[in-house]
Amino acid sequence: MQIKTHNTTPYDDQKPGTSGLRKKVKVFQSPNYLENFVQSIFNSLDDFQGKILVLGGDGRYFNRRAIQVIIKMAAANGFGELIIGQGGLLSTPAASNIIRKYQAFGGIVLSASHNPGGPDEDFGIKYNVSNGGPAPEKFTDTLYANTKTISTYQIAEIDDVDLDVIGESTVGGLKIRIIDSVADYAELMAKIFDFDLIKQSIAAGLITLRFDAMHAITGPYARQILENQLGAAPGSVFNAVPLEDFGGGHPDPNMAHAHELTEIMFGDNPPVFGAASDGDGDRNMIMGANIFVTPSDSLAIMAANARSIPAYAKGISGVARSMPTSQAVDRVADKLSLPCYETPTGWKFFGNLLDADKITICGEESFGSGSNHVREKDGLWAVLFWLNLIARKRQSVADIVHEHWQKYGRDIYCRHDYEAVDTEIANGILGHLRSQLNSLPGKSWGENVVKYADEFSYTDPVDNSVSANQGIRIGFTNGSRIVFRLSGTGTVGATLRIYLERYERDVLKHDQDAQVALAELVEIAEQLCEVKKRTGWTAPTVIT
Ligand code: VG1
Ligand code: CO
Repeated sequence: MQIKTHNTTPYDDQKPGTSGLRKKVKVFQSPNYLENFVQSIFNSLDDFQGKILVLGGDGRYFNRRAIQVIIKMAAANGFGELIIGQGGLLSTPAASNIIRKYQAFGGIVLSASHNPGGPDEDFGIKYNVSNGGPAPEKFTDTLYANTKTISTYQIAEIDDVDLDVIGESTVGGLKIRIIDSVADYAELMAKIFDFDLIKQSIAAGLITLRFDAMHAITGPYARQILENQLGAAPGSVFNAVPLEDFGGGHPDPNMAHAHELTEIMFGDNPPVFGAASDGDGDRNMIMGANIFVTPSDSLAIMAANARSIPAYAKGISGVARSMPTSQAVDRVADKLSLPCYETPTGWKFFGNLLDADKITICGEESFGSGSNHVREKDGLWAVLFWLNLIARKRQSVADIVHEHWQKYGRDIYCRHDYEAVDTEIANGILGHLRSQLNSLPGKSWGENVVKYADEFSYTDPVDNSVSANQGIRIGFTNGSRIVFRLSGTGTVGATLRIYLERYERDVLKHDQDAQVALAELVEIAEQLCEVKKRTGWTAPTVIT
């Protein structure tokens, strides 16, 4: 095997965001752009010679090309074995499982998640460590530093590998295994949930379902598990073939983008259960007949009912949520006397808590939830959790949700996104917010009295690392909250996210429309941040 060392010059924009490096495909196609980043990953690792690297992606445009480059660079850099999903496909949770199951050194996941795909859209790359989770900030900081000084990269002069045929081969000293993308994951799910019970409920007609794979990675996984193994009617899974451009859509499972599913669930004769997942399979949207379950509520309901699921029957050790996620799960933790952690946005912050068994279940408001079974959020896991729960309780989704609210109260929640705002304006908005923080406590708007106003900083309870500037929180004495932060996954301009929540104990008021119930907070948020005034826009680009 001939190894070549190429000279290169650094790019200054390869700083990983909330979940890896995400850029336009065209940027990744710039000379050596991908090579620089991959070599910088390898340069940030120690003692990987001869070890296993897992490789796979969400199948978007440029996935195959990138995988061939990474194979050749991994060979040149001295990895001993590559485990690659057939066709270069692995959902993010499946990749996490493969890393853990085969005790790999780490993995490279190619995905820009819910961002659109295609020659003019987005691509992404992320490194996961040996616990199967996204590399912690300490690693991504080193990686970024390395991208700024890189001068050479190494690549093996070998032929492209056939990604489509399952089997093993060796090139030079490197073993390459192409594996079934779905089998190991399906096996893991069958160990966690009561497949027999779900299957019986489906066969008896107690559960009917539709799953929108949004032309993305979960199609093959959902078909295998929901249709082939659990017996859902053929066609229950739709948009099931992964396409390089996701059919031109945003593979983002929310009511704005998964409108086909939303129409079915709010249409005539809806099925009992509806769900969708995102580009790389780590997000989920849960729906029932005529009801949408907010991800924050879904997390709380899963935590409250964990003992109904075989894998968690003995109880859970604790829960965690990202800071902007609603406080619904805190109420459950309180009642069950469980530890509850508040982390910055992004799955990498749950890794230490899961490894130390401080938590079993965790989630984010952004349609992500998961448990200690892998170290990524997991869309189909959440879907199966709900199916198992419905089968156990023999209740509709709406009944499960309403019963939960009766017991715990409802945290009415919603997020307003202003996407692709001019970066200077966005930074101005954050600066303006910061300048008010000290003077806000005590200030009131009607019944909303500011209790605290701060910028969230997190100290990891396991390794004591500190992550500062993780978003601005305004908390009110009545429990309401407004959170502001800038997205770390976008590729154009800046995206301002405004998270709004209000607690409602009164059962008679639980069926309010969130937009109506939160109107007052929306108005306060605008007074505080002036996003409409400063951009001239009249409304958010997406409301979820
Ligand atoms: C968003 C979400 C965050 C999530 C991240 C990655 O990040 O808000 O909760 O962990 O995406 O999810 P940001 O920085 O844009 O707000 V995925 O499914 O895109 O890997
Ligand atoms: Co995703």
